[in-house]
Amino acid sequence: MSNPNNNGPYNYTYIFKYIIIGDMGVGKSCLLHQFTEKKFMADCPHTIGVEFGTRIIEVSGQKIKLQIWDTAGQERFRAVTRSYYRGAAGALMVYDITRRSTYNHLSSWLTDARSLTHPNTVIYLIGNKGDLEAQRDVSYEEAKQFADENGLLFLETSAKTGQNVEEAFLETAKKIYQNILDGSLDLNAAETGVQPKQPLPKPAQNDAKPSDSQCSC
Ligand SMILES: Nc1nc2c(ncn2[C@@H]2O[C@H](COP(=O)(O)OP(=O)(O)O)[C@@H](O)[C@H]2O)c(=O)[nH]1
Ligand SMILES: [Mg+2]
Repeated sequence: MSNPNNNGPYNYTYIFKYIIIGDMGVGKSCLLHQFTEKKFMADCPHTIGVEFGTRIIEVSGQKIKLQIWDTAGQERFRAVTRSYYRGAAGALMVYDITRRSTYNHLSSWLTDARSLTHPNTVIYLIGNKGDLEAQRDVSYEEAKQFADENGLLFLETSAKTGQNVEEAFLETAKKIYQNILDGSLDLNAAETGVQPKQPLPKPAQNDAKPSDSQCSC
């Protein structure tokens, strides 16, 4: 009762680490911003290094802190480092429904994600910019088939209108939580991306900085 950790923002059971991957310009930073701030950042400047945002959510009555890492810049060179992928419980793999090239690169993003994360990492495919229907270059059905063939969850979102943004982040957490409950995610294994409640770890890299209160683009 007197433990301050039982109250307010500290009252959560787990921390889940997420990463957001995908080509530059698909809307990764805007998705993160929409999820953490519930706002669309139309003119978000590009950022340097890796940043993260956090939000506490509830899954089956359990409060879970999501710690969401956003690449900035490196994706242009396909050189997102191993340390970025390490310990990710969830990976949001984003393409832009109006730019087919960003969809064509998915298999290589998926190869990286599969080879550099824990086997139980939940990978969620996100077709972003769903509000730009007139400029659509990749059909829902085609992407859904790719997702099904590769065992991925899939949604189309809009970081601009907020459509399906909550759902994508929350469904990823539900799936991770399900994996904990059914024992397929062993919390004693290394680098699962799930931690029991403890203070937020410091960023592992020199160029990483927290961005809770700032634009994280
Ligand atoms: N219309 C529309 N534009 C978006 C959406 N998400 C991002 N954008 C725009 O796409 C550009 C790239 O977004 P950004 O989040 O920086 O992409 P990132 O490089 O993947 O982080 C910016 O100009 C955003 O305003 C969306 O859902 N709809
Ligand atoms: Mg960005």
